Amino acid sequence: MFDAFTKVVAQADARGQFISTSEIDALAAVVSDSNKRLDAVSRISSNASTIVANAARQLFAQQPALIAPGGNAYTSRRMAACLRDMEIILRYVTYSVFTGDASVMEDRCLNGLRETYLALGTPGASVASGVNLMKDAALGMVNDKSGITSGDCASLSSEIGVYFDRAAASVA
Ligand code: PEB
Repeated sequence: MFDAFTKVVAQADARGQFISTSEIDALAAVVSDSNKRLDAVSRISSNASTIVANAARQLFAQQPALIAPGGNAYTSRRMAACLRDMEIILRYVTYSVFTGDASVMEDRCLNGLRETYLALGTPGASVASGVNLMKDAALGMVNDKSGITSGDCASLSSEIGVYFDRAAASVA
């Protein structure tokens, strides 16, 4: 498991080189934007159940076959598994935002997930749609200007978007 800093160290060590100026500049930006990062993690984490519930509701409205008899989220057992999976993925996205690195999500959540869904007969593309709906909701919350010092969150937002995209791409 890496964070933005240990990732740079691992890469520099693999090259047998000192940390470069451009790597230091990039990490300096991570430090100077750290309050934004923590606010983003805090907003997503404290609204996680809303994000999951709304995304699931939208997903089932778009793909009603999932909750019809025979569907992959039909029966409360499968519905519960589906909501749980979405929550797990969102939780790992928040870990990635927090550390500034996707490796914790890749290693502990996404690794083998496509194969798991294939074996279960769970449609990965539908899971990916659910992840994209969570992405929209989470970014809406991160970029909500109310009750927070105004600032430029473009780079952080695009980084957060990439973590959701990775999760979606790994199961689609
Ligand atoms: C991954 N999901 C399911 C299972 C596992 C995971 C291992 C099988 C065991 C179980 O049922 O609990 N577990 C999950 C995960 C990690 C993990 C991400 C990461 C660390 O440990 N059904 C749908 C939707 C989708 C869905 C498209 C968006 O119709 C999910 C939600 N996952 C779903 C369903 C099951 C499942 C299991 C329905 C149950 C499948 C079944 O038993 O038929």
